[in-house]
Amino acid sequence: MIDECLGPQRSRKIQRALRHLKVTILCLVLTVVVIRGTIGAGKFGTPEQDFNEIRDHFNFRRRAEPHRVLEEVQTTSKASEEQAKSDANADGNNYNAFDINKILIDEEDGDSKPDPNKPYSIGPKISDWDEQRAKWLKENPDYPNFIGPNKPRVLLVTGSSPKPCENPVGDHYLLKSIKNKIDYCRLHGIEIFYNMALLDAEMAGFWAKLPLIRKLLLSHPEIEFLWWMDSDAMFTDMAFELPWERYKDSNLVMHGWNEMVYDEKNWIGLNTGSFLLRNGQWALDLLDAWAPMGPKGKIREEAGKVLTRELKGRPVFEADDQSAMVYLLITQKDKWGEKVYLENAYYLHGYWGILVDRYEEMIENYHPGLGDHRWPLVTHFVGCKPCGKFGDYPVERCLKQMDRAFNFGDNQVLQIYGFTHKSLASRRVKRVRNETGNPLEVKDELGLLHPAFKAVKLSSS
Ligand SMILES: [Mn+2]
Repeated sequence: MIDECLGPQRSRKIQRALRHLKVTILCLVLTVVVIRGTIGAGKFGTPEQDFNEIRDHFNFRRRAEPHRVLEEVQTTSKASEEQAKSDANADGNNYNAFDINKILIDEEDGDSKPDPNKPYSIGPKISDWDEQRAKWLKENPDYPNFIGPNKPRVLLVTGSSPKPCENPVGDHYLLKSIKNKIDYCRLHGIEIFYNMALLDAEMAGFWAKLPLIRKLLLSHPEIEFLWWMDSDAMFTDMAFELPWERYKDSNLVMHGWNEMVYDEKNWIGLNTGSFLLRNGQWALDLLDAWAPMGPKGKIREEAGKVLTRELKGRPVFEADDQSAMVYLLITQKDKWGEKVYLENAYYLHGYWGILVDRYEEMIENYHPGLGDHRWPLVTHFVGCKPCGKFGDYPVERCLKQMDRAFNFGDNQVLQIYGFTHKSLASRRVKRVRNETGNPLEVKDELGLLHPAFKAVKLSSS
């Protein structure tokens, strides 16, 4: 075959060259085998591991040389003691090798176990909160509950466990999630509170927000609306301002549908991952009515059975705050229904599964500020548990899509400063505007630099 193509003479030359190459390769292989036998990573090392181990081996010898000389000269026990100490120190500086459980101390609960015969109470009964609050607001005119016409003072509340996540990347995603919320709140003149303390041991897990919300409402009478948001939800529309005037007669705003809640009794007819609660007696009464299924242990487990039996589509598990809210609304509609606004004109909460694959299409066709299916205000990663060990969806899809949601929202922050992510998948950014000598003349496309909804009007007094 080679003969036919090249002629006999050239073919012989090539064959000779190939023989030489074979010998050379054989020598090379032998050399590698010998080197690996002495200092290599052993049988199963990857090339990278081999390289690292070989490098470490040489580094170690260089570093270790003086010590060895020292030991040989004065073979006293003191020298080897020193050596041991310095080894321990070197290892003690290694964050990777440190076991965090060494310093995580959880004191045994000093409080005695709650009396199982006493019904759970979320706090001392208060029945004149509206009067107390009105008096306080009158006496403290520097802390008005409305900071503009139709602009209530809002406190966004979110949080996560006091413990580190159960996997190494979980905390990184919590950090991204809080950065995202800080950005939205700063742009919209909303105050923010991040909770990491379990205020009531009885109400651990998804119920922990109830005692927290109550404490914050009572401590901050100047807050008109408290906005609860889960740590697994992110803002994806930084330009959308809530339609506050729409809620002037409502005390609780959740994403949901009246038919799904009141007619179907569906446990996902509303979502409690992102909701607004107006400060007032009504809110305290609601929390009292909402809390009784929360105490962990027998109460929560038994209540879970009731909820699964009574609500449509609910899997078998202990009572959760969302199901309890649906149950409360269907069993006591007359009492609460009138002041509950189930919003679905925009995504106060948006289920990630139906949104994240459409981000490119949204960028293509629409713009921030719409808040709805065209550009969702919130993307909520229901069922992804980046801070836990197991979630309901594949880890890769969850983390990848959380990055995309973060970048989708972050692009609207970055454009203020003339940058954007290279792609929704990329941490890296690129410039989209040239630097200028007149920075104050630059206006950002979305008007988020000095938005009207953030402007503060000082009274003339
Ligand atoms: Mn959630």
